[in-house]
Amino acid sequence: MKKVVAVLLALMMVAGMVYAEDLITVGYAQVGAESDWRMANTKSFQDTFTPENGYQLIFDDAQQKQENQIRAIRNFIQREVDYIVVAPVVETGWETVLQEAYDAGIPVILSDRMMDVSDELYVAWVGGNFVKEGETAGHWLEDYLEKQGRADEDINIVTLQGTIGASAQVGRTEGFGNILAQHDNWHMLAMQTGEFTQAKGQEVMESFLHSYPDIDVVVCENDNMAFGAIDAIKAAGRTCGPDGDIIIFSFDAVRAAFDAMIAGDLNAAFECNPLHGPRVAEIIQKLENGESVDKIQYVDETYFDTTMDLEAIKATRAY
Ligand code: GZL
Repeated sequence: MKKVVAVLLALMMVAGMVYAEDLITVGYAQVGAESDWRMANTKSFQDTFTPENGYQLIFDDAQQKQENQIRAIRNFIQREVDYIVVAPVVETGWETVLQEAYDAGIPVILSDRMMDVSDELYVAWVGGNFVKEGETAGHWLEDYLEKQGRADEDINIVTLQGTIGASAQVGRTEGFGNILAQHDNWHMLAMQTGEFTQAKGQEVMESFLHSYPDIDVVVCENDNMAFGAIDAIKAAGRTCGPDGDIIIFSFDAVRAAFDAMIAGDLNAAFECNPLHGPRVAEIIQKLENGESVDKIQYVDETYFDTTMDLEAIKATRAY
């Protein structure tokens, strides 16, 4: 009996070794775990890159530090992974380490945010169109103010920016700025980073409320900073949302943003789809088959506000 068990164990080990060698290894350098959006983005990769789907995922959480991501990429190179996926915390400072991956013959795919590097150093990029998100929010505010009869009123605005230098921050600030520039009666009183986190968002909003007693609109470059801003506004004895005296909207449109809109605290949320896992897997499969892939691949995005049936929409959403 003991011999049978030993043989069975040996066969399982060999199978395991063969099985492991058949898997496509993917090194994934994730930004961190700073927001609900980021958690949904990570889950999308973890649900996609499984052994059952033919992958071994090596995941690294950089805690929003570029030096940790660079260290992770170098570790992936040493481990000779088949593909490297990076969600770069900021756009600059990647040329050297991506050249090392290129020299090692390991394809790099960018997810979520962009890098400012030579084109040949990455195979493809999948993410949101951040400038378009910002412009869509600007057009939504135009329409909202028009409907309120405030199109010609002086409108005082503050912005909670994301991590400075991150593509989402750069694009959303630029996009909303493109619409702001078309309205002489819109005044941007201040913009400051809340690092995409709820705690920092609340802290910065507290300082904005202290400095500017007449804020009409708060632009939050992600949902989590909006949640912090809402807490700060309420703590200051002010009100926000469709029935409040401060208009507040955010980017991402995660589940908790729907809850905030349904509760009447948030006016609108501009979607930034985090489900990049399947899109990146599609790119890898094409590369495995020797097919070409598009360099830039935007995910589909829309927006939601309190004029919509948010409970019904929320029930259909994956994140
Ligand atoms: C957007 C992504 C941003 C989200 C934030 O693609 O880079 O980072 O908007 C996240 O919630 O922290």
